[in-house]
Amino acid sequence: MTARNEPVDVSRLARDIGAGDRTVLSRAITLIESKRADHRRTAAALTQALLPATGKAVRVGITGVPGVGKSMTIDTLGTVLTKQGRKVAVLAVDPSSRRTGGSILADKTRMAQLANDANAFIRPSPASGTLGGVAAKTRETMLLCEAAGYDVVLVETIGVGQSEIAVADMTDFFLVLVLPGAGDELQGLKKGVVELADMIAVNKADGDNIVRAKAAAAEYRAALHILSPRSPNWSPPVMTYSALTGDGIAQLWTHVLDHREKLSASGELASRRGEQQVKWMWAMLEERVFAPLRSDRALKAALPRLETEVAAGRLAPAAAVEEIAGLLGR
Ligand SMILES: Nc1nc2c(ncn2[C@@H]2O[C@H](COP(=O)(O)OP(=O)(O)O)[C@@H](O)[C@H]2O)c(=O)[nH]1
Ligand SMILES: [Mg+2]
Repeated sequence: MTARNEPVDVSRLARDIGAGDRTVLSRAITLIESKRADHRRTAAALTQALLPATGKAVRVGITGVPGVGKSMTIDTLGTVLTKQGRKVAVLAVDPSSRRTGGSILADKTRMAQLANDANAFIRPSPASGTLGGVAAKTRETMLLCEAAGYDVVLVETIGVGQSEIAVADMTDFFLVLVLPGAGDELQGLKKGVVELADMIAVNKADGDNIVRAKAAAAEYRAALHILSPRSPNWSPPVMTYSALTGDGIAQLWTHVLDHREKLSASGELASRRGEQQVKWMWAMLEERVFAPLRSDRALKAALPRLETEVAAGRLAPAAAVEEIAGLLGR
């Protein structure tokens, strides 16, 4: 991977990643994120070579509105875990185009402890693109981190949008963080996201907020009762904690481990992961098949007109598809 066109020795790369070399890990992730066809083939060979070394981590997805405290929670929780001897990888999914070098830096400063922790590895979201593309790269990165010996992977959703579902689809435990002061917040949470939650945790339960946090927890508990649970083996708990003081962080992790134990015992964890793998395959295939469509010049030029015509009812959707297929020569 040194010279631009030098072929990559995949088995050597796999071995160096397995040995826990962080520089090699970073470079391998860059390879995974590359759009070059030869890099993509190497990346596929690499993930295949590493497959037996993957899958052992506790994978936790963390979501919630901007400002709820996702990054601080990761910093506090991650530090507790590295102190226990765990190796923690922190990844993010951010399909928005607003993201700049500045916000990546901001993320690292929000995780001040972990950023300087030898047993933690923080990798910002891959550069913006389609959600499918960004999520695919993050999943591959997760596998690389697992092969490098990280036994906890925390994935933060950054953008507001559909990234929650993508993150729930790549993790074992989906943690939804909310703010004290229910009512309004309850309205703001998308029902689909609550349905995916393996736990709802009310953050910032510190100082004057403790009472309001407890009230919020009670409301969420009531709300969860009327939803059908995601798993027959788990009822999502609702708890309060503070990422700032660390109160409740240990309890939070106990729930994650408890969930893991119950779902492992019932076989649900294995089947959930199996289903996820097949979903990844299809998502990557879709990405691959659609990429040339998106970059086709003739098609790009014709699409606005076709969409307008279809929307106005002047062109039948089927006729538009025929024209598009003709443009693409298939
Ligand atoms: N009081 C209090 N403030 C917190 C807590 N967790 C995060 N914050 C603050 O909330 C703001 C947003 O936190 P951040 O982790 O960046 O949120 P994110 O956007 O969800 O990643 C920051 O100013 C934090 O200092 C907490 O437990 N208690
Ligand atoms: Mg953040």
